[in-house]
Amino acid sequence: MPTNLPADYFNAEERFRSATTPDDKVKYLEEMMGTIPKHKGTDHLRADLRKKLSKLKTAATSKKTSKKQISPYHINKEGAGQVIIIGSTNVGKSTLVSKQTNADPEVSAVPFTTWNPMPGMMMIDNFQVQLIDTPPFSEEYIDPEFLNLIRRVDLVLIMIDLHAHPVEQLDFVYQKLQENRIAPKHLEGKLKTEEFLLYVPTLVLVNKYDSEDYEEHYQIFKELLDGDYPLVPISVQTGHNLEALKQIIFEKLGVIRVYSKAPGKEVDKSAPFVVEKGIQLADFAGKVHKDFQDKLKTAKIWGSSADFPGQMVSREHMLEDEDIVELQI
Ligand SMILES: Nc1nc2c(ncn2[C@@H]2O[C@H](COP(=O)(O)OP(=O)(O)OP(=O)(O)O)[C@@H](O)[C@H]2O)c(=O)[nH]1
Ligand SMILES: [Mg+2]
Repeated sequence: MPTNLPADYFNAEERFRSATTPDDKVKYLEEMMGTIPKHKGTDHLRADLRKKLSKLKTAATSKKTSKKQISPYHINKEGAGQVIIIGSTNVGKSTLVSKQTNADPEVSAVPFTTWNPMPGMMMIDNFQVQLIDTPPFSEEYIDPEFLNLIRRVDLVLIMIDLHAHPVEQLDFVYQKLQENRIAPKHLEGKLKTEEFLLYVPTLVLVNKYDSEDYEEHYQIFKELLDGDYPLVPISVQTGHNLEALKQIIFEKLGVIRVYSKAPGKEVDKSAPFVVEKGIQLADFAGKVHKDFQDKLKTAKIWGSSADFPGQMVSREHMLEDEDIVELQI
C-alpha cells in the first residue's frame, strides 16, 4: 500500500467499514477514492477500489429493483462474531439485547412480544460482537429463515428462565433444533441418532438468577438435567455474571485481539484486529492490508507470544491475544 495516503483517506475508510447499507458503502468508497493522490505509486490501490466500487454499485441497484421481499433474518455479520439468542417466550432475550447493546427491542412481561429478529452490537472489553434478539421458539411454527440464521451464526445462546420449568424449556429447544437437524456442538459424537446433524456452538443461559436465594433452585435444576450442558447462570436484571458471560463468549468465538502499530508510534488499544486463534504473522499482515501478506519481511512483537519485548519474528510466527505487532514491509 502506498505509504503517503492522507489522513482523510483513513477517515473515509473508517466510515466505509462501519457503513451498513450498500448506498452508504458506495458513498464512502467514492470519498476514499477522491482522497488518493494520483501517481504511479497509487495505481494498484485505485484500480482495486474502482473494481470494488463497480461491484458495490451493481449490488446497490439490484437491491433497489428487486421486488422480492428480503427476509428479516438475513442479517449481515458485524464485528468480531455473530451471536444469536434463542429460547421460549418471556425468558429475557430482549432484555439482554436491550441492556447490553445499542439496539432497543421491546421488553414486556406479556408473552410473545418479539416478532422479528433484531441485531445490536455488544462491547466485550475493547471489541464488539453482534448479538441478535429473536422471536420465541413456538410449538407451531419456526420460520425456515430463522433456522438458517441459527445454522450460520458463530454462537447460539439458548436462554431459559430459572423460574418457569427450566428443564422442559431446555428440552423443548433442543428437541426443536434436532427436528431441524441442528444439534449443540458439545453433543457431537454422543447422540444416538444416525441422521445428519449440523453442530452449532452453544451456551445455555439460565436467566433470572437474581440473588443467592436462587442457588437451591439452580442446583435442583442441574440435578434434573440428563447429561452435561454448558450452563451459565445469569440475571440480566441484576447484572449477575454478565461480565463472566462476555468472557465465555469471547473464549467460545475462538478469536484473539492483535494491535498493529506504526514504528515510533504509541499503540492504539481501542482498535484491535480481532482474528482467529492460531493465526500466523503473515496471515495477520494480510488482514491489515491485502498487499502486506506477500510483501511482509519481518515484524517486531510485544506481548505474550514474544520471548522479549520487541522481538523480531518470522512470517510463520503464531500470534497470541493482545500481541502488539510492528509490521516491516
Ligand atoms: N426477575 C427477572 N426478570 C427478568 C430478567 N430478565 C428479564 N426479565 C423480565 O422477564 C420478562 C420478559 O422479558 P423479555 O426480555 O421481553 O423476554 P423475551 O424472552 O424477549 O420474550 P419474547 O419476546 O416473548 O420471546 C420482562 O418482564 C423482563 O423484565 C431477570 O434477570 N430477572
Ligand atoms: Mg423478546
